[in-house]
Amino acid sequence: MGKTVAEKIIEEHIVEGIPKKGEEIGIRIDQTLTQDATGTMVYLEFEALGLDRIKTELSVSYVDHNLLQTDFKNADDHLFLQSAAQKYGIYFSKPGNGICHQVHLERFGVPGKTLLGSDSHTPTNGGCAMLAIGAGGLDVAIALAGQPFYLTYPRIMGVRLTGKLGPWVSAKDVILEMLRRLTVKGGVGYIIEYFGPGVENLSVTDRATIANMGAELGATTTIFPSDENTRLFLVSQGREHVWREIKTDPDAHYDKVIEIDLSQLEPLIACPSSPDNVKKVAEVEGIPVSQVIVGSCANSSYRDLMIVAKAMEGRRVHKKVSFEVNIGSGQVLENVAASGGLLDLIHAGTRIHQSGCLGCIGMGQAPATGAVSLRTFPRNFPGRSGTKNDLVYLCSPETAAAAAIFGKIMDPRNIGPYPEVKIPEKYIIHDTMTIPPLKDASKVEIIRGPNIKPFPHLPPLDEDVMAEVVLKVGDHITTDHILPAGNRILPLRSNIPAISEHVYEAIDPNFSIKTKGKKAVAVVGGENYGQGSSREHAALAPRYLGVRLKIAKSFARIHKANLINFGVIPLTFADPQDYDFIKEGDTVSINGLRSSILKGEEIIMVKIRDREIKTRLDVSLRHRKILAAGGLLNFIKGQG
Ligand code: MIC
Ligand code: SF4
Repeated sequence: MGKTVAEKIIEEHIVEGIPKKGEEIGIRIDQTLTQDATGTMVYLEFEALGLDRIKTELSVSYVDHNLLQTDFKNADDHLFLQSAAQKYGIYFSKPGNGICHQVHLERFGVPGKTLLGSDSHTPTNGGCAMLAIGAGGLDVAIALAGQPFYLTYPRIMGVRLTGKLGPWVSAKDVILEMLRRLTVKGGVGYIIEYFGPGVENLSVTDRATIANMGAELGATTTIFPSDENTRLFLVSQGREHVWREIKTDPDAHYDKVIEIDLSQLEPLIACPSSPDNVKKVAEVEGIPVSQVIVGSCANSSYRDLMIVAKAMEGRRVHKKVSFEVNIGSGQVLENVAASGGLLDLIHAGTRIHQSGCLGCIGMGQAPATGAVSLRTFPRNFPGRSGTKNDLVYLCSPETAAAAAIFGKIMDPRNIGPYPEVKIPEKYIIHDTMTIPPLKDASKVEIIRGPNIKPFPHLPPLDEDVMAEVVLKVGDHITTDHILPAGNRILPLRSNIPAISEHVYEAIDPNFSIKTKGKKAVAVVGGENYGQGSSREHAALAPRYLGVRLKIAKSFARIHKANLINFGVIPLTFADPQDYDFIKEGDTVSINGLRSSILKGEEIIMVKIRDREIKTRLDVSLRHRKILAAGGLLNFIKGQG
């Protein structure tokens, strides 16, 4: 039988297990990427593995999240990352060079290769036919050491595209349509692969926008074929030599198929405060807008910026709107400047910011109280912008431009004729802020300012566990709830004792205080627990506070993997109604937990008050050994 693009790449990279859906497999990782907010921990973990050089084909360390330098902390981290990159043989992308996914696509993406990134939007590079997967930092550290990445072989969802997008409708509307149909958990357990005649009407950067927000569907990754458009994109980046064709076979089988006719799509918008709260722009027209931001790893291509620049040409930003542009990479900034787009934006009254994540992760750009903010970003989880009860909408660059002009939400088709953006055959290449690895790093010293604290010791799992339920939460809890980001907390990412004080702060400001003096703590959750970011800190910092058990209705993929990596047992309710039985303050106890885990028992009985409830531990044999050891680092080092 024929194969899909994803199956072809997996089968070229499989080093352990059998290529069968639902089985655990180990794949070889060709490339890795890290960003600064997760990267400091990755390189501390790599250091703990005791290697002096990376074993991947290519690895890049980006600085794009923690750009505000309000004190020494972020600057300390930048120096640590730069020196660690030089020491271990890694490319270093300097602060201001751009967002990891965007820069990687431009300068390093290679069709058919595997990419593991310590950021949930790593699948962006699926736009150029990479098998690009977001993971926790420790998994990336292990990949840097040349070890395989383990995952359950996902099912493959084929999305058959036909037709061509109409004027003022763009790639963001395609992924918003997917979110409208499937919701934030509709992609869990799947690789999403786009195919069909409509694919050739999308450029690589359009595909990257769609692949990027596959993360919001909960998918393992998203992938497009490598075709003539991929070749042209690589030519424009001066990297044609890395192109090869990878197409799905005509008789390939998808586990599920969805059809989208691109010509039928309309401008869409995700309303507060979830990426799947999608409506037609026309349905919410007229809502006054205070802030509009174009940028992020979802919408930072040359096309995205130029369409906005052309829409603004000869116009003024509405007087009640702060219109802001965070151009996603130095290369796009330079090219938009060279073709005059930057001048149109400046002239219209745009606030131009440096290239990076910025407001997308609450590093500045927080909206005013009660103010509506339209953003071309991938996520609008509650409070993520830095403002409590925020009203953040997610939309395309076209819809953003319309709001900037009219001062209210408006279907962009009201702007006028759709401008044409000519994509350069060759971009001006901007590699000046990327530092290649050194051949001889023997003299490099890693710079460790006072913000860099060592990786904490985590003891192995005891035979019996008795834990107090300190917190019970509902469905769709995000990692932004578990461990917020933003300019106050992000600088503590390389200091676990300090960051742990902020665990669950947004839900219960006393959570960390309540854990004090307790040997073990449990947290109870609903469906899709831990969706969103890949930040392993959302597992490691609670573990540091004593969280040993999480019992939920279901878990999001990356968070579950992170829990296992740090020895937190992810149990699911066998009967979801038992969720109602557990209360905060209950003590849950499991006798013989360690033995049950090691024996491979899937059903774990948990004692609560006078009852025993049935839970499931759905993990591989390898995971079980990691859990018993108290975490992956202990397991690798043969401890516990
Ligand atoms: C995000 O978009 O939530 C982040 C910030 O990029 C995270 C990574 C992090 O928390 O450091 C992600 O997507 O993984
Ligand atoms: Fe950065 Fe936002 Fe993309 Fe995360 S989603 S990598 S914070 S731009």
